Amino acid sequence: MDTMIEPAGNPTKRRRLLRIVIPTFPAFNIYSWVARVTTALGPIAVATAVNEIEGWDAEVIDENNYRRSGPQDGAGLPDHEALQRLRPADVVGFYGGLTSTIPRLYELARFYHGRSVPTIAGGQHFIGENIDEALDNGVDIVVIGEGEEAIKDLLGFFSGKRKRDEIAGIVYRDGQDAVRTRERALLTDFDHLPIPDFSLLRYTKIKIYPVGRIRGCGMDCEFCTVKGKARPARPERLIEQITSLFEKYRAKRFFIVDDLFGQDRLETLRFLRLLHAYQHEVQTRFKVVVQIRLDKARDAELLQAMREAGISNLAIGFESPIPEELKAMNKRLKPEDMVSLSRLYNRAGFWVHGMFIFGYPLPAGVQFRMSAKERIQYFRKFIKKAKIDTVQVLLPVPLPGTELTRRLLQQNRIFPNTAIGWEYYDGNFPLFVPDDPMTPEEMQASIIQIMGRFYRFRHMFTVGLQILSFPMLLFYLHNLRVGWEVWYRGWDRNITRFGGWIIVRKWYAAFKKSQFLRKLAEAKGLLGHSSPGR
Ligand code: B12
Repeated sequence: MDTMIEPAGNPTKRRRLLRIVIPTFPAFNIYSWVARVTTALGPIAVATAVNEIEGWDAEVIDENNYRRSGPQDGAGLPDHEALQRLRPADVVGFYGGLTSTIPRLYELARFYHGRSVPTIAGGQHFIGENIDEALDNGVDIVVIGEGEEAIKDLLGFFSGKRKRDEIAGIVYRDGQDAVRTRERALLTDFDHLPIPDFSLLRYTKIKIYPVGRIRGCGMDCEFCTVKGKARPARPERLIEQITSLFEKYRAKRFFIVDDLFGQDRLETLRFLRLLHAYQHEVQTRFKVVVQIRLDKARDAELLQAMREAGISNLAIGFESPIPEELKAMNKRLKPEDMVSLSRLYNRAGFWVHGMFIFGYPLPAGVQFRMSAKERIQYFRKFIKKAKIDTVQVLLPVPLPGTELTRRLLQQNRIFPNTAIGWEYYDGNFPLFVPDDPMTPEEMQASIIQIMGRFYRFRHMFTVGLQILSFPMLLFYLHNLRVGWEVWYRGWDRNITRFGGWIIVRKWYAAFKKSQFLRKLAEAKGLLGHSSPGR
């Protein structure tokens, strides 16, 4: 047995501490702003479960949302040496839900492991050979799947009360061998889980609280890691999360992280009515963001209930305006239907954030060729027609464990990790040889062009014009609320697009200084591909 994770005695009988760290994003990207005002729900849920274990406390450090009040190192990141001095952790856990943050996770795991603090990691990244990689990089125990129950068993092991090999759903090293224990069943009864406790976060300021009700997603998209039948909690559990946050922190902005809002339709409607009634009762108005599918736009009853409950912003995976690509992704929609559905949301007064993937690789044998230039035109026209308020156009990411990754690996198209590491798996970098006739460089330039055009500096001037148009509200004297909503939406869109311009520019400046293009050249050489794939 590895001596590092031998359960230690506790002679002083002091309470022990589990620290869970959410590792920082490797570089500034379009998500950096939002990550600074929110946090990851999974680690909070796991830390909250620790509240129920006798003798243990828990805290969460979110490196993406870490304020000046906390000790910092030279790079402005949390100073873990100082954190250990101030409040020594007995076990450190890591959130490995985003592959791009894995190099930082390993850096920290090695740091704590080197100081004889046992380390655990969980999250979507850990699948297949990535588990061995984690065990080679300072992680003592990898938790597969959901962590709320596993953490209780593991802390039982660290207290000397449980045997490690009897704990389901973990992998650890015994000598040279990796031991994988029996599989842990997926959670289905969410009533016995405590409400996530955000007070466990340290040195953090949250403006948008993540909450959730349904785990899993039955859509089976080829590129996505969230799979399996939807497993819902009762609507009351989500209401409890939202209302307790409002009552404790006056929280009014929420992100429902469920992959597909509106699954479990009748219970979703019940949730919306409960949420509406609560806001009416306490005389407040929430602003809620959800991820939803386009085809739900046909459900007029759902849309009305959503509006009444304060659901104002929708994140929608349009993915692509190109039919062949939609088919390859297992999306069951046609571009022309997508435009009309998107307009339905727009007409119902929702703010639509469109999420797109540029240059999705098609399966071998499909006869389709389109240049980057033509694709850009397709995207631009579609975004305009569909009346989308804000967009993100990213490159396909061959995420660990997905069908897409298996397919590209079989074709030997994914750039070797030795040249292009996990830190680039955030959707902003080309990670594989694209379909003929595109080059990786063109793919990347294309997303910058589409977003650069969408988010333009001129929106700042439009903001000025918008202020001048404020008296237009006079035309709406008969219904000031509608007038205000129309005016405000235009104002908000211009401000956001101007903000988007700053973000895209900042990202591009950072990119130009980075070593990526050199690494890309090296990766192409290693793969032995000089020309495009398929
Ligand atoms: C919210 C969210 C975000 C937020 C993140 C906010 C933040 N600060 O972290 C934002 C919008 C910024 C974001 C961005 C991106 N995201 Co995102 N996002 C999600 C989403 C929708 C919800 C996450 C969540 O809360 N889940 C619910 C909780 C309860 O589950 P969980 O996180 O898995 O946690 C459980 C277990 O994993 C485990 N666990 C987790 N941590 C730990 C730690 C320990 C110690 C233990 C024991 C257990 C454990 O226990 C938890 C409770 O059961 C997921 C999809 C999903 N449904 O999970 C995608 C997802 C996490 N995102 C994903 C991706 C790919 C991205 C992007 C690259 C964009 C893109 N191309 O799709 C960017 C990346 C940004 C970057 N810099 O790299 C992938 C990640 C896969 C991967 N291997 O990287 C997911 C899984 C979706 C997918 N397409 O497959 N995302």
